[in-house]
Amino acid sequence: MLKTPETPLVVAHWGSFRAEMENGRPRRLIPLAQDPDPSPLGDSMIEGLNAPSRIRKPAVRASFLAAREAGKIATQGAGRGREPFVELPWDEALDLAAQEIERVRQQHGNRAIYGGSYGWGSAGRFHHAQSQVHRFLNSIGGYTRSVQNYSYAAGDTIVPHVIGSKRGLVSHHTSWPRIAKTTETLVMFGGVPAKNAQICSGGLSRHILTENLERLRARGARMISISPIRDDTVVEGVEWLPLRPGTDTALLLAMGHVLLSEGLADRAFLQSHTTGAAQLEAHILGQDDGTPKTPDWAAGITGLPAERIADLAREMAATRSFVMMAWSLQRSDGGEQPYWAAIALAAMLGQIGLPGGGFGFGYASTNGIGNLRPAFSFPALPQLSNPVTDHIPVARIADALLEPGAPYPFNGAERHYPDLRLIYWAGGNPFHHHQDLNRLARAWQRPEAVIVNESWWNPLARHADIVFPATTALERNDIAYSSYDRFISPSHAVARPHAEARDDYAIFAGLAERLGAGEKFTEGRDAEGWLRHLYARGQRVAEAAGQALPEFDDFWTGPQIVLEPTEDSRNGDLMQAFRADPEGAPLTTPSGRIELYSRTIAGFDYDDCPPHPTFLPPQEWLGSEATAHFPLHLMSNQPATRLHSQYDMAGVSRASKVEGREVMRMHPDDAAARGLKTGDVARVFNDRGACLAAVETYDGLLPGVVQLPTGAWWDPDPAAPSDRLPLDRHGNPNVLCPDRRTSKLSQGPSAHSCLVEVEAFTDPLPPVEVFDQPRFTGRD
Ligand SMILES: Nc1nc2c(c(=O)[nH]1)N[C@H]1C(S)=C(S)[C@@H](COP(=O)(O)OP(=O)(O)OC[C@H]3O[C@@H](n4cnc5c(=O)[nH]c(N)nc54)[C@H](O)[C@@H]3O)O[C@H]1N2
Ligand SMILES: Nc1nc2c(c(=O)[nH]1)N[C@H]1C(S)=C(S)[C@@H](COP(=O)(O)OP(=O)(O)OC[C@H]3O[C@@H](n4cnc5c(=O)[nH]c(N)nc54)[C@H](O)[C@@H]3O)O[C@H]1N2
Ligand SMILES: [Mo]
Repeated sequence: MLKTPETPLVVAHWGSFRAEMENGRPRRLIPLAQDPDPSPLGDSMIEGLNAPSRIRKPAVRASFLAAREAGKIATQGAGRGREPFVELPWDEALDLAAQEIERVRQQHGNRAIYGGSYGWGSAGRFHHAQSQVHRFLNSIGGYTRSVQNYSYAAGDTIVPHVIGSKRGLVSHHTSWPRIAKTTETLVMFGGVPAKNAQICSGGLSRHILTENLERLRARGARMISISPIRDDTVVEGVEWLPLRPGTDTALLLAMGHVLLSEGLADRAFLQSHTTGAAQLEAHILGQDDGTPKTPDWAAGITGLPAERIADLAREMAATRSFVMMAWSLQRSDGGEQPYWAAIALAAMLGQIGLPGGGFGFGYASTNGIGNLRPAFSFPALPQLSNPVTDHIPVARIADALLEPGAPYPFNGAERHYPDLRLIYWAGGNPFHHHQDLNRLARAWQRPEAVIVNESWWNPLARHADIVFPATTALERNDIAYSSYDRFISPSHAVARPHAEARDDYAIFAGLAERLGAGEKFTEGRDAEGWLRHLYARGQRVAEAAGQALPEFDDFWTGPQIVLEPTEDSRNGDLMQAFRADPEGAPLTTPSGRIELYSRTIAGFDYDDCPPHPTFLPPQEWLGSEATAHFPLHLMSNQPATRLHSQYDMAGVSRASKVEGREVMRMHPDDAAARGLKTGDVARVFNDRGACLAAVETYDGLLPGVVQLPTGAWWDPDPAAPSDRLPLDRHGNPNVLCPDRRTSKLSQGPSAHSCLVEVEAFTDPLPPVEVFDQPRFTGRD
């Protein structure tokens, strides 16, 4: 048995903590002293342990259980999310789930099992729910998986077409310290929200954003934040340019127009390092469509003054400048375009590959982007191989469920949706992350079975047929490491599992055993055996990279290990080698160069993704006709008070609610025009749905923009008649956001292209019930 030391360590996606213990229970999570800018989210984890919404025992939806016990397999999915549950002993629940999986495998093949199970789960190399569920499903013959993510799907698809890899999107960025030392003009599209840099996938040891912004400021660098929200960037001296959401491509093209027409573009660089500059120039000058993309043209679209647009281009050309863009910009209609246009502007400026020049994406989207990197990758739980090759773009889950067999275009391919009969989800929450939740709830009725591992009765658990209670990160031992930071740490169990909760590993081992794959799944190891095994493998890769790690038992009781950064991550600039020698170190694009025009994409002939960067008016934006009914642009950006929907039921997030509702910020003029003030509860609505939210006025919003962060647990009013869209009583923006692809190229989500209207809510306030236990019943 692994012992927990007296001052245990806990690592989460929001930081590293020392647990202060009292009578064998954690009292506080204290950030490690090495972190100059810790996140307050730690303590929510303790309150979450025994939150009223914690799942106590395995549970099965009542009519699902009755049907299976009567030998019926009719779908009856309509009851999902509405019906009471029956609690079952573990063995019975595991038997039932195993039988269901076996039945679907036999009748429809493993392809009918959807194990895409997208989501963040918790930090830790072993108890990583995604790896666990994938390994389990692979051990029994595979599953239909998902590709891409909700974070940067459009970027993920377009960036490799333009530069041949994902460098500068998810890895190999010019580092923050390097930018802080060398950049003179930093232009931040979407700002650099400190709220988002609280987080890093896999865990983190130090928060680095604030110290680097402070260094830039102290050096006198110019910093410009281009965003509809002022406090996306909070550093003294930053200039805020509030632009209409979804219009950055127009701004970028107009800046290109200034560079090209005023002789400021680096034509030598365009000549030697890019292809397609002539086609892009023809478009920018309006030779193809009769509309020159001038600052005046962009001013009418973005709402920014033409003179400021022109000057910004000139300032960038005159100094060492960096184009920084948040991941958020591509989570919108035509989200590929601003990314392509940003690379194009950087190419015209000709500073790509120079110290502190060029471009990069997602710098504050997580703490890991622009962080110095470790020299090796610590092993994670192997997922085994998946014999099923089918997949869906992750954000097309509702389409796939609603239209099995339907064709869809995807990055040049013509594909068909699989016929999904069983969904297994562990470590993600589609009723948080997907857009148009009312549509998802309809689609969710289609499969024959939905099995979920969760720790709390959140909306996903409520929409399952079989629910297994999972332990939380505080209840199990793990090893933490992230390729975006430089540490290896034990994460100790500091509490006993709540009620009957079990580790995902134990749940899957129990299922694998019943399905004849026990040995394949466990390889004969228990959880401790796996930790020791992964660590031993980690020691070997570390040694190969020239770093000695202590023996496991010393590691387990010792301090967090801090790793040396690589020389390349310390002193490298994105595309340095390519800049120095475009022939000798070409990119992996078809031309070997930066593609400002892509023949590949031209060949796809997509109306919603032209072959060069183009401003495509979003389907919903402040310039569209729909503003006649829905005049406000909804920013459903990431929440400051939690990670997505995690720990919404506790601590910092719970304390931030007003009248129990999520808080939505509005410009004071927009609020006043609707008779609203701070503290009022309002109804936010469009054709897709409606939710309640508490109003807070804020003059740092572009008028016409409202901000309701994601993550409030969806709480549809059960009293709503079935032919009407239910009111979400809590404030989840995804009842409003469109479930629409960015384009045929990427099929990414477009959450940020969303118009709404807001009105005072004058009825008596309905209770928020999603933090309570669901209804239970006995067996029939
Ligand atoms: N409107 C709008 N929607 C968005 C976005 C947006 O900007 N606007 N952003 C999108 C983005 S970028 C993302 S990444 C997604 C995020 O969406 P998700 O990653 O799905 O959201 P989370 O709330 O992090 O979900 C993690 C779930 O895993 C559970 N969990 C944690 N640890 C464990 C574990 O060990 N075992 C098990 N079984 N479960 C565990 C948690 O309780 C939680 O329910 O949301 C997307 N949705
Ligand atoms: N606290 C916290 N941090 C998180 C997360 C969380 O849930 N909570 N989630 C993590 C995850 S999974 C991800 S992927 C990242 C996401 O990181 P991002 O995608 O960067 O996050 P967002 O908060 O959606 O957007 C950042 C800002 O972009 C601005 N913006 C939106 N649309 C536009 C536009 O069209 N033009 C311009 N110029 N600006 C625009 C908004 O003002 C918004 O505040 O965050 C990570 N960090
Ligand atoms: Mo994300």
